[in-house]
Amino acid sequence: MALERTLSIIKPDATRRNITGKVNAMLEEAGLRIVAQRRIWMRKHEAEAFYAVHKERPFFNDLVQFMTSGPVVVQVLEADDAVALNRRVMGATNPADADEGTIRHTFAESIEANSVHGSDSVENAAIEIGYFFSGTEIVG
Ligand code: IDP
Ligand code: MG
Repeated sequence: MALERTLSIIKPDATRRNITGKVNAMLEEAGLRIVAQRRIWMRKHEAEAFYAVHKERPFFNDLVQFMTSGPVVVQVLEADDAVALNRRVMGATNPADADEGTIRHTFAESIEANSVHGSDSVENAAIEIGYFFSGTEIVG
């Protein structure tokens, strides 16, 4: 196991319900360390670029609209095996399929408004972290 970093986003459905602290508590209890964090309101072109891999998917426009519908909290999480660990803590994309005790099972409203984003590979984590943070903003 290697010390890794992954990008996490607390999505607008969670900021709207004022549960960013509850989400952070679940991340921290799982052993993920928040080594950078910033609250932002993404512009349309920023969300489109972030989700560019999904641009051919039928839900792309709705997803961009949702992700720009309110503030989000972008964060860098650090732990051994952080990418896979965060995916386990998040739970399945569709909260109906998410295991009990996961963030999405606990908090998600729908398959779209599912409270958190997490990088899906170490390679994508590096790209996604670089999209939002410079090296000096990450304090391990
Ligand atoms: P992930 O967030 O679990 O990695 P992805 O397949 O990468 O899931 O999808 C990115 C985001 O797009 C999801 O978190 C969710 O917000 C949204 N999404 C995924 N599938 C659907 C869908 O079938 N309908 C509506 N939104 C979806
Ligand atoms: Mg994904």
